[in-house]
Parts: sequence; structure tokens; C-alpha cells
Amino acid sequence: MNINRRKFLAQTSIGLAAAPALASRAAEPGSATVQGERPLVVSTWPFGKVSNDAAMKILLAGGSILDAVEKGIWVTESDRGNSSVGLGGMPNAAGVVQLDACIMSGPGHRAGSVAAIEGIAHPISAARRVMEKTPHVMLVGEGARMFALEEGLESIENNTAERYKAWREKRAAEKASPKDSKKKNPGNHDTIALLVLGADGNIAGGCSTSGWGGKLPGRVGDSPIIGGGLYVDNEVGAAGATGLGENVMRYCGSFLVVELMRQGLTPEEACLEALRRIARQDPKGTGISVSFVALDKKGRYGAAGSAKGFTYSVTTPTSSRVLTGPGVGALDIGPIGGNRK
Ligand code: SD4
Repeated sequence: MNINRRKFLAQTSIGLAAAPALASRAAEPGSATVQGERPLVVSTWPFGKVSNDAAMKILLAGGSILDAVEKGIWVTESDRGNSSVGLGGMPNAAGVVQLDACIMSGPGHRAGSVAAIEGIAHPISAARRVMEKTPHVMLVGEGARMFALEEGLESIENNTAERYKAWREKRAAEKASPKDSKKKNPGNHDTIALLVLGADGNIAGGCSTSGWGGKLPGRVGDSPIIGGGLYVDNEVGAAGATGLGENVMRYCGSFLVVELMRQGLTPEEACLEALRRIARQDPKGTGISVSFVALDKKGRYGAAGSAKGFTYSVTTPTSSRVLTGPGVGALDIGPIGGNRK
């Protein structure tokens, strides 16, 4: 095991120093598909805003789109107050934190991914190393952890019995009053998917999560699945997902959003149409608990959720905002099962 801590810290100091103080987290109503400025950073949820800001700072300083993705996501992974990504990630049913992440580069159509990785502080960095240093796309479990340690990535102990107990108590409280808990814990079981359009028109993206709290050991969600939780096509745009991964990966959700943009839909329309298609086929209908964010090559962006109120973060050189995407209405999806013969 060769952990070069100094190099590790030096590599990451830009991203951490670049994180500005938390600005307003209140979501602005409405969403946007306006033709945009470049560079552009779009991510899931209000907690993505500080990651966007860090990513933008890297881009404006002349850094690469992959550095912007990795170091941007680093900020959220480093936040122990975020209970669903990185250091704060939620334990599975065995009390163990297993993390999922992936990264994708438009140029070269390259991808790297780790799933169910334990004891590594920054799975997004492990995913990037898989992409850049191996002939593979995806490493899982112990193999992924050993690879990350050999690459000198920081190891952490995040499987404490106290954390698991605290998580179980919190879940019990949430079950007792589910409406309140979502309000109090808007970051509960969520994912950061972060998309970058560089000033030169190249696109990259990344995704990181602990996935579902209490999941079965070994469960892998959509987030590290290329085409599921993230997809980048340098000719078209990029999309990322958050929500119930099982309802994303069965439909190649992010791939679907990008393909709909290829057909001419705006990012917001593409997110909505992908959700409609999933909701029409899925036995759960609009109860699928899925949201998408997307951007296209022209610098347009958008998002939508299967339910109203999905909030996402959008950052340009001149502004950094939290917006609310539209939700898919039950009347909007056409007959459920209508495309089944
Ligand atoms: C998963 N999609 O593992 C992730 C978790 C998430 O809101 O985004 N929850 O299924």
C-alpha cells in the first residue's frame, strides 16, 4: 500500500480552498433552458451548489473539465454533514458504508467507475483513476478498494457502530413522521451528479453517493452505472440522475435523456420525456422517485423530477443559483402501461 499523503493533499487543496461560503440555498421558482454561457456547471440538489462553485473556480483558472468534476464532487464528498455522499455516507443493512461513483469524459468517450467501495474517502477520485490508469471501466468491492489504496488515495474508517446506531435512530424517527423528516433532511438519501460544459465545448460529468441507507450489502445503485446515473456524449450533452436507482438503471435513464436531447429536445424537455416514458411503463407510475439534470452542447440546461419540487444547482461565470425543475404530473404521462401490448 503506497499512500502519498502530501501529494494527495496538494492535489486537492485547490478544490477545497475554492469552495466559497454557502450562499443562499433557497430555490428559485421555475427552471431554465436558456441558451447559456460557457463554462457551465449543473448538479443535483442545493448541496451541489458549493461543488459547482469549486468546479467553476477551477475552470476559470484554466483547469480541465475532469479536474472540475473531480474536485467539485470532492467538496460534497468531504462534507460529513451530507448524510448520503462520501464521508457522511449512510451505512447498509450490515452497518457498513459502501460507496458508488463514476466519472465520464466526453473527449474520447472514456469512463471509470467504482461500486460498493469501502473505506475510501473520495470514490470519485478512485473512479477517475480507473478511467485513466486501467484498461477497465468498473471496479467493485474489495478490488476497487485495493486499487484505490495502491493509487495512494486516502483511506478512512467510517463504519463505526455509533454512526450506524445514529442512522437507525434517525430512520425510526423519520418513519414515525415521514412528512417532517423530508423537510428536515432534504439531503436524505441523495446523490451528487455534476455535469460540466467547458469553455471549449467539451463535456464531462461525475456522480457519487452512498446510495440507499440500509440497502442489502453488495447492492449497487444507478450512480456508478454508465448510462444509468450518468451519461456524457460529447456531440450532444450530459445527464445525471438522483432518486431510487432501481428505477433509473432499468431504463438506462441518463442515456435516455441524452438520446432525447440528440433528437432535438431541450435539456428540460428531455428530462421530462424520459420521466414520462419511465412512469408510463413502471408499475409505480409517477411514484418512481427519480429526478434528472441535464445540459447540452449549446450551454442550455434543465432538470425535472417524477415529483414536483426537485431542486438543482446551476453555475456560470456570472451566477450560481439553486433552481426548481418541473415535476411530471400523473395526467401528463399518458395511459400507464399504454405502450404494453
Ligand atoms: C441510488 N440513486 O443509489 C442513488 C441514491 C439517490 O436519492 O440518489 N437517492 O439509488
